[in-house]
Amino acid sequence: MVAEVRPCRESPSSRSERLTLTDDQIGEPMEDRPDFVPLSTWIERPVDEMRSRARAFYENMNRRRTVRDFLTRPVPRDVIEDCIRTAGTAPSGAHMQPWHFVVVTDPTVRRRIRLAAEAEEREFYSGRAPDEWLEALAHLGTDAEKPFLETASCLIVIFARRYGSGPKGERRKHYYVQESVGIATGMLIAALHEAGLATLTHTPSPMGFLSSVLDRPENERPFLILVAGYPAPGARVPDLNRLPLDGIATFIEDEPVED
Ligand code: IYR
Repeated sequence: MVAEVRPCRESPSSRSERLTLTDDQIGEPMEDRPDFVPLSTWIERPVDEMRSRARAFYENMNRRRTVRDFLTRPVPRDVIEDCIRTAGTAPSGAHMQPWHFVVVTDPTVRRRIRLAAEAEEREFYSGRAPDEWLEALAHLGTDAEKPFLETASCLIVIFARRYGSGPKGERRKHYYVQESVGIATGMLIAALHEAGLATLTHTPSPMGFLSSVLDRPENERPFLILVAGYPAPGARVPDLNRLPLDGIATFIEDEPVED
């Protein structure tokens, strides 16, 4: 039997003790110290099974491409929910879980995000970005037009929580916020791909407007917009190569592992 890992307590215990920020502004209070329990979720797998699973997972992930042309077709909300649950299983500094995911399907809000993002991107492409950066991007064919923010039916805007609240509502610093949120975002991308949705990581520069458009609290900073949806028929992607293993990894080995 695989035990389920308990989700965090949903409701705060000491609402009235909050010092400065409300729960909504700051997020859920952290649990008090958890007990230690036996590791019951681990599944021991024969090496052959490990090999075939690792290979199958790689082959599927290697089919992932960043897509820029989407259908307007709505995506099932429960699929997005489960993918976000997966993201929420990511490891995080001191288990602070310093992330928040805002799912936007409302077309009016998507339009506001598009208009604000394009305003920033026009500045970026017409002067703010150094030439070296624009040259590095040129082969991707990107420009200030971001129609996908409106055409794709689902935007997941990821926020990084720089601090949260302790059991008494006191401000609690978060650690390794960027690393933690980056890991959670990678897991979200993998989950969406595994589920059969295409994604695009979009980072308008700067993206402070997302905090006001989405009415997010002061302790959060926008991290990235993840566009999720179905690719438009005929969608094209740049013909990129991925670095081979020996271009991305170095092994400093003991003895080869025997089966
Ligand atoms: N934010 C801009 C520019 C951009 C930057 C990088 I680094 C990319 O990999 C792609 C785009 C834009 O979204 O167009």
